[in-house]
Order: sequence, then C-alpha cells, then structure tokens
Amino acid sequence: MDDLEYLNPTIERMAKSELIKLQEERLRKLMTYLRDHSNFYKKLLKNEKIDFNDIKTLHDLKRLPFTSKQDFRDNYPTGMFCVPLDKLVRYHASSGTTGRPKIVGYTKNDIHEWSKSLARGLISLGIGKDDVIQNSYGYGLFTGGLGFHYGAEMIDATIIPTGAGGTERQITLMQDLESTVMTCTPSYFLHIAEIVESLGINLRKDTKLRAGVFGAEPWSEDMRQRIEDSTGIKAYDVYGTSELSGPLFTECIHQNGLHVWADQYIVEIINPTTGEVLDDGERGELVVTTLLKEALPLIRYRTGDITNIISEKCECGRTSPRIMRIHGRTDDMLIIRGINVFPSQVESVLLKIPELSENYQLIITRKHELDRMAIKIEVSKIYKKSEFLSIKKKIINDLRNVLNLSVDVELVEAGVIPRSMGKATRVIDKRKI
Ligand code: DLL
Repeated sequence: MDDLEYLNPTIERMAKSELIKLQEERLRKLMTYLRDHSNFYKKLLKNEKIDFNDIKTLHDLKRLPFTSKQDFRDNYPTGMFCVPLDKLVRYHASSGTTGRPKIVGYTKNDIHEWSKSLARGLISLGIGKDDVIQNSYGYGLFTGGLGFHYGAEMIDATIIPTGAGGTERQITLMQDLESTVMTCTPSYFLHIAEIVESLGINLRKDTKLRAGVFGAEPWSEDMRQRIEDSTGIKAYDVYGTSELSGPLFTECIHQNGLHVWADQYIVEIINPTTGEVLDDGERGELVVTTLLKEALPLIRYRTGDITNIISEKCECGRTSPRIMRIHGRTDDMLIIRGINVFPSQVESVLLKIPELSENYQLIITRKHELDRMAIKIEVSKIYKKSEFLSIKKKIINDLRNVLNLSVDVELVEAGVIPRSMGKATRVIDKRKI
C-alpha cells in the first residue's frame, strides 16, 4: 500500500513499541489535563486515594476507576465537561431509551479528531474523493449523520446528506446522483434494498453502489453475508458510541476487525462482573480511555459492549489494535430459563436458514414464573403449509442444538415486522414492561 491509502501513514503504521510510547506520553498529559480541568475526575480520584501524577504507564491505567453510563446521568447535563461551555462548538445526545439522555459536547479540536477517525476509516475502505457517499444515518442529536458528514468531507468525497427516511427519494437520489457508498444502519439498508427490489430496480445493474458502512446496531456475520450476496455491495462494519464522540472505528477492506486509532484511544477488555482486565483475544466488555478529547475526556469508560481485541498487525499494514464484531451488550444478554442468550446468536442461527428473511423480532414473556422466547420472523416467499411446518421445525431444532433453548416460532409474511430507519427493535422483552 502506498501513502495515499492512509490519512496519517506515520501514525497508522507506527511500530507497536513507538505507539505504546506515544500512548503513555498522551496518558500523562491527559492526567495533567484532568487534574487541572476536571472537577468530576478530581473528586473521583480523591475518593479512590489516587494521585494523577502516579499514572504514568499503560500498566498504571489498571489502578484508575471506571467511568460508567450512570456517571453521565448523575452529572447531567454538563457536569463532566472540562471546558467552559463557550468553548463548545456542538452538542449531541445519546438515544437512551430510559431516563435522561447522555449529553456530549465537543470543542473545535474534538470535532477535528473525531472527523480524523472516520476519515482514516473511510480511506482504509478504499473510499476517497471520487466517491459519492449517501449518508442515511440520522442527522440531529444522533451522532451518525454529522459524524460521517465531517469524516467524508475531510477526504474530499462528495456527500449527499439525505439523513434517514424518505426511502423512495433515497433510491431516486442514489440513481440520479450515482451514489457509490451508503452509510446507514444495516437494518435500514435492508429496507432500502427491499424497496429497490419492489420498484423493479436492480441494485447491481441500475446503480453505482459498491459499498456500505453499516453500524450503530448489532448485526451478525451472517447478516453481512446476506447483504453482500443479495445486493453485490461490500458491507463494512463501523462502531462507536455517543459518549466517545459517535461513530469511530471501521473495518478496513480485509473485513477482519475494526481498527482502533491507538493514538486517540486506549482500549481494554474487562470481565464485566469482576472488572479484571482480560488478555488479548479474550471476550469481555470493551473499556475505552480517550487520549485527546478536550470537552469530555473519559477514563476507562465502560461501553457495555462485548468484544475482544486482536493486536497483531493487519494485512492492510496498520498496526493499531482491532476490536472484533460486537457480540452483544452486557445489558442485552437475555436470560431465558437460566440460559444466557445474546440476540446476535439467535440471528446467526436464523439467517443460516435460506427460507427466512432478515426481518425478525424476539419476544420474551413470563408466564407462571416461566420465561418463554417467541421468534416472529418473515419468510422470504410464500410456502405451502407442509413447507411452513418443516421450516418451523428446523428453526426449533437448530436453536435447540446451538443454544440448548426451546422457543416458540411464528412465521409471518413479508412486511409484517415494522421496518426501521435507524436502530431496529429486535427484542421486545415483555418481562420488563
Ligand atoms: O450508535 C454511534 C454510531 C453511529 C456508531 C453510526 C456507528 C455508526 P449510540 O447511539 O450512543 O451511538 O449507540 C452506541 O450502539 O454502545 C453499541 O451497543 C451499539 N453499536 C454501535 N455500533 C455498533 C456495531 C452510535 N457496529 C451503541 N455493532 C454501542 C454492534 C453497535 N453494536
């Protein structure tokens, strides 16, 4: 690869030992910055009897306490900020389903660093100035739309800021302005593809679309396969959370883990129950420390997302660590009659059955103290009654074999499950209502 394929070749290909030196240097600066500017962390470290000056190496990081989602709620709206509010150039807020939203603020430099993360990612996907990016992530308080917008501008790509929704108009614009890349949630892309087909348009022949950068919600490797096989585009994963800025880490063309920008972020994996730091390759909760953020730096932020880290250099030449596809969230693991189930595991089983579509919902109920999981899923076409019965049987058997779980299955026809423009609702847990 030559330098044109990196935004910051020196950083992106830096030897591991140099990268660690850089991280430690930035960690020490962060400690000084927090000591001078963060009331929140001053109090937290004082309570834990830790001196900012004692944190010098990556090894010392383990001594620091975690920051949690609850801290955002307790310090709503801006109690964790480290700059006077007139230094902010933008706010976003998380889409929290319960309680207060988490408010995130950015200085000009925060926006610049955030844009850089995504610009690096887009370049690593072979996306550049000749591309037309149709950005169908929501614009507004959600970070997806504006995050990608600024990242795409940094690499001089042409951006169509459609935002989410208005699906038929999206398709017209995709054809008329010759979009080559779509950025949106995987579930929204599936919906767009469905409407494209119903309009008699062939995505392969009648559009220039060649790639999608999909994230903001869980999706499985089997879902990727389905999208690529049915539409002919390359489907890439992107991860991030509002608290850390928004969308941040993407895969590269090798589709083997999402590149973490180690000059900007330190990642760790912990055992979510004990807080113990796990080794490379071990699966646990992703914890992130921001190295360059000014308005809202975070120490050891517990994302709640389950993944593992791989540290080997990637085939693309980048040396940064990678996180693997998000397996689930610590708080979306379902316990059904004592069996731990991540919705992504159920998705993987379902999408291996060709007669089923990608549109499904898991409905959890409790009757007479007994949990039940019902799967409501659309079939890909109309089947005879006998075929219906054998599809149902296959779902029940496959889930029993893989997860040791017995479920109820309801097969429904296309269009019954509500479609989503943003994050899809895959699980309805009626036990919580
Ligand atoms: O979803 C930021 C984002 C925008 C990421 C656009 C990617 C693309 P939040 O609304 O705060 O921020 O939601 C963050 O979404 O903790 C994960 O649980 C989930 N999530 C995000 N990306 C992925 C992904 C944005 N690629 C929460 N796979 C995170 C699985 C994801 N889950």
